[in-house]
Amino acid sequence: MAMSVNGSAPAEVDVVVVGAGFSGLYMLYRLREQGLDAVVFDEASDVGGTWYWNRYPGARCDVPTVDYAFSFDPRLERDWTWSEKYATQPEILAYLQHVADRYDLRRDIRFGTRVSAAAWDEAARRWRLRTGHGDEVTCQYYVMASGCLSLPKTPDIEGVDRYRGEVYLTGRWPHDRVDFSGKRVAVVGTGSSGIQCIPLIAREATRLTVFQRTPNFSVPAHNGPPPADRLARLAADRDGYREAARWSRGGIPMEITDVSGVTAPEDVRRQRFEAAWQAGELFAILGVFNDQGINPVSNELVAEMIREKIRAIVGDADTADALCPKDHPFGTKRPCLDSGYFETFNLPHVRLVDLRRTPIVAITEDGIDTTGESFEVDAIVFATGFDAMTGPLVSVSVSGMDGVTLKDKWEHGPATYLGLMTAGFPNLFMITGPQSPSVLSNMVVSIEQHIDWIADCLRRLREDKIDRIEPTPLAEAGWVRHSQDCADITLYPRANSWYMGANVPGKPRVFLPYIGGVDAYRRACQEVTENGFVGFRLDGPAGSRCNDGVIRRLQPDVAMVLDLMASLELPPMETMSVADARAFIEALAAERPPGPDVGEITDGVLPGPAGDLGYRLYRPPSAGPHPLIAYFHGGGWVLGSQDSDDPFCRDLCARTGAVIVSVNYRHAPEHRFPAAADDAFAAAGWIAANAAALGGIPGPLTVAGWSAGGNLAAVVCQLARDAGGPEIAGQLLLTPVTDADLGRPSYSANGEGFVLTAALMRWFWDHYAREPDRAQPKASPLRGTLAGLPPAVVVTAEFDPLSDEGGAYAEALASAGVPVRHIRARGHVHTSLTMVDAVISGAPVRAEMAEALGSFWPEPVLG
Ligand code: NA7
Repeated sequence: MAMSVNGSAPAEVDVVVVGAGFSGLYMLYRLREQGLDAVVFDEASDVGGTWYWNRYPGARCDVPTVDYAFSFDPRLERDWTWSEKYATQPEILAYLQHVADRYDLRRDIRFGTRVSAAAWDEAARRWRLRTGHGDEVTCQYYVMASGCLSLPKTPDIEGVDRYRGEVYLTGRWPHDRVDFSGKRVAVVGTGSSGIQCIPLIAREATRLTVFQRTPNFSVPAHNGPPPADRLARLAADRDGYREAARWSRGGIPMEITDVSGVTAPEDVRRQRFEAAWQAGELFAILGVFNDQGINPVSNELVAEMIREKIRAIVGDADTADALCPKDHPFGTKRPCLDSGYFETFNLPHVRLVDLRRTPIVAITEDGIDTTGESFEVDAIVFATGFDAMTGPLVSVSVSGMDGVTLKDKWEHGPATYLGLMTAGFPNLFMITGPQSPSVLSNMVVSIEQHIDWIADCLRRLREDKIDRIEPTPLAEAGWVRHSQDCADITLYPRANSWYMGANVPGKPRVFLPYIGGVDAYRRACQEVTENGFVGFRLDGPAGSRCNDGVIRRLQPDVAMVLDLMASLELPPMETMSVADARAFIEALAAERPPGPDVGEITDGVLPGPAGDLGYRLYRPPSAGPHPLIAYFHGGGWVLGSQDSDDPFCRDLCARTGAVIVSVNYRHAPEHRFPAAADDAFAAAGWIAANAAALGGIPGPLTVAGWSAGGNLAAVVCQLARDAGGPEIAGQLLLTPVTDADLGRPSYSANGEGFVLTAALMRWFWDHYAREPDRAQPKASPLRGTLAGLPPAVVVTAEFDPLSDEGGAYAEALASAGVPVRHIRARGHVHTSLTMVDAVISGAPVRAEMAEALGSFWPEPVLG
C-alpha cells in the first residue's frame, strides 16, 4: 500500500476536492466515473480525514459500524467484514485505505498539501486555488470535503505554552504509540473524545486526574461483535436495508416510537428506557419517547433515568453527583457511548476535578492550577473539541463574487442552500455543510447522499451545457429560515453545545445542522432537482435560467401534521353529513393535548335571544379581577362548541391573564344566518353587564374569535358600535372569515391541501347563509362601515384560503383609522395556531398575539 503520492499539482482540472476522508474518497470515485478530471488535496500524509487525525486511545465511531460504511458498491460490502459493533479508529482507517486502494484513488490525491486560498474568477468562470506548496491550480468546480470535526479548538487556557511536560491533543494524536505507564496524567475535557480515552489512559497511568467543566450524558456502548440482528437483515436484503437507511430519520434503519414520555405509564417508561440502555445505541437512547426532543418534561424523564444509572455505578456520592449532567436537556449536546467510563472513577488512582466548583486558573510549568489546588502532572491530554462544521470551511480564505470571503459572509452565522452551496460562491460545493443533517445523522449515509446529489447535478449541468451554478439569495434565505424553524421547535437550541457554536469563544450562536431528518432532507434535495433546480441560477454559453423559489415554506411541525392527515386518507368533510362531520371533529378533539392548566374552569349558561346558550369560563390562578374576553369558537358556523376550542382558550387565558368566556352560539344549518351573529352580540352584552360577577374588570369588554368565530367577533364590534354598547376594548380576530367572496387569490393558492379547503369553506357558507344574505355586513363584515371600531389584532396564516380576506380586513380597518396590529403567521395553516402543544411553532405566534392584546387593557396583566 502506497502511503503517499505527492506529485506536483496539475495546473488545470475540472474539479478540485479538499479532503481525503469518507467524503473526498467517494467524491473522487464519482467524478472519475463521469470522466471528469479531478484532484484531491489533503494536508495529511494518507487518506482517512477525521480517522487519520483522531488516533487517541479508545477512538471509535458511535454509530454501529455496519451502518457506518459505504453502500455504493455491493462488492465492497461483501468483501469487507467489520470485527466489532463499534469499530476502532485503526480498523476504520484500514477500511478507508482499502477503499482508496481498491478503486485506485491515490493517484489523484496529493497528500501533505493544504489549499491555502481559493478565489472565484467570474470572467473565467473558474476557481483559482493556491496550495501550501505555492502551486496554482484552477478548476471549474471546487468541492470542500473538509469534514465537520476536523479543526481542533486550540486550548483556550492561560499558560498552555509554559507547560514543560508532554502535551497531547486528541484531534492531533501522534502516530507512534504513546505510553502513559508510570505517569501522572491530566485529561481536560469530557466530550466523546475524553470519555473514550479516559478508561484506557487510566489503565496505564499511575495517577489520572480528569478536569471536567460540563458533565456529559453517556450510555454504555456494550461493544462486541457486530449485532446479529443487523447482519441478518443486511444479509437477507442488502439493498432494502440500505434504502431504508437512506429514507430514515437519522441514517440508520430503525422504528420510530409513538410512545410519549408525558403520557406513558411508569412501567412502560422504565421498560423502554432499560431496553435502550441495553441496546447501547445513540439513536435508541435518543428515541425512548417520541417527544423527548421537544418536550422538557419527557426529556427530563430520560435524563433522570440516566442520572440514576450514573449514581448506581459511581461509588463516591460527590463524584457521582458531579458527573451527573444537569445544565442541558438530554441529547441537546451530543451524548456519548462509552466503555467503562463512569466505572473508571471507582479506581483509587483516578480523580475527578469539577471545574464548575474550582475552575482552572492557569497551566503552569509543571501542571494545572485550579482555584482549589495545584496538580503536578507528567502529561496533559486536551480533549477540548473542535471548531465544528463551519471552522474547516472558513479557516481557509475562500473568496467568491466581488472578493467577499466566506468568513465575512458568515460573520453572523452560516447561510447555505441545502447545506450544499452558498450564494455568492458559484460552483463551490460543500459536503455535509451547515444546514444539512450531517453530524445529527449517520455521516456516511449523509456523505453519500450529498455526493450523489452533486455528481448528478454536475452530469445534468454538462448535458445542458451549463458551466455556472449558484443558489439565489431568496432560496438560501428560505432554507436558512426553514433550518432554523426546525431547530426552534426542539430543545436543542437550549444547550451551549458545539451544535450551536457555543464552544468557540466569539462564534455566532446559530444551530448549525439540519434537524428535520435525513428523510425529509433527502426529499427536499430531490424536489429541488426534479422541479427544475428550484432556487438555483444556471448559466452557460447558451444563456441563463433561474427557477427561483423557496423549497420549504411550511413550518416543519405543520408539514408533519399535514403529512399525517394525508396518510389517513380521510374523506373530505364537505362530503359528510353534518352529523358525521360534527362527530368527526369531536373524535379529533378527544386525541389532542389538553393545553395548559389554568386557575379554574367552569361551565354555565347565559340568556340568548332565543333561549339559553352554554358557555365555559376560564379563570387565571391569580386573584382577580381580570380583563374579560368574550370568545367565539371556530367551525364554520356549523361545527364546534364551547368544548372544541378548549386548549386554545386555556392557552389564551394562561398567556393573557384574562378571564375567557367561550360562548356556544346556535349553529347552522338548523339555525341559519343571522342566528349565530345575534347570539354572539347578545352574549357579549350579557358578559359585559355581568363582568364583576364573572371575575372580570367592569368596563370595556374584549371580543375574540377564530375563523367563523372571528367573523362573529368582528360583527359584534360593528353591532355594538351601531347600538351604542356594549363598549368594546378591542377585537382579536384569528384567521377570521370577513367576506363571502370566495374568489380571492388565497382561495386558489391555498384552496387545497391545507386542512381548511376552498370546497369546505363553500360548504360552510352554504349551510350558514343564503346567497342574498351574504353581502350584509352582519355576514361579511368587510363590507360594513369600519370607522369608529375598537382596536384590532388580526392574525392571518400564510397557507390559509382566508389569508387574503383577513389581510383585507386589517388593511380596511387601518384605512378607516382603527388601530390595527396585523400578525402574519409564517408557514402556518388555518388550523395550526389553535393546535396547542401539538404544533409547537404556533406558540410564538400566540405569544405575540397575547402581548398585542395587552395593549387593549390599561395595565399590563400578562400572567
Ligand atoms: P466536545 O464534545 O466538544 O468536548 C470537548 C470537551 O472539552 C467538553 O467537555 C468541554 O467542556 C471541554 N473543554 C473545552 N474547552 C475547555 C476549557 N478551556 N477548559 C475546560 N474544559 C474545556 O469534543 P469531543 O472531541 O469530545 O467530541 C466531538 C465530537 O466528536 C463528538 O460529539 C462526536 O460526535 C465525535 P464544555 O462542555 O465546553 O464545558
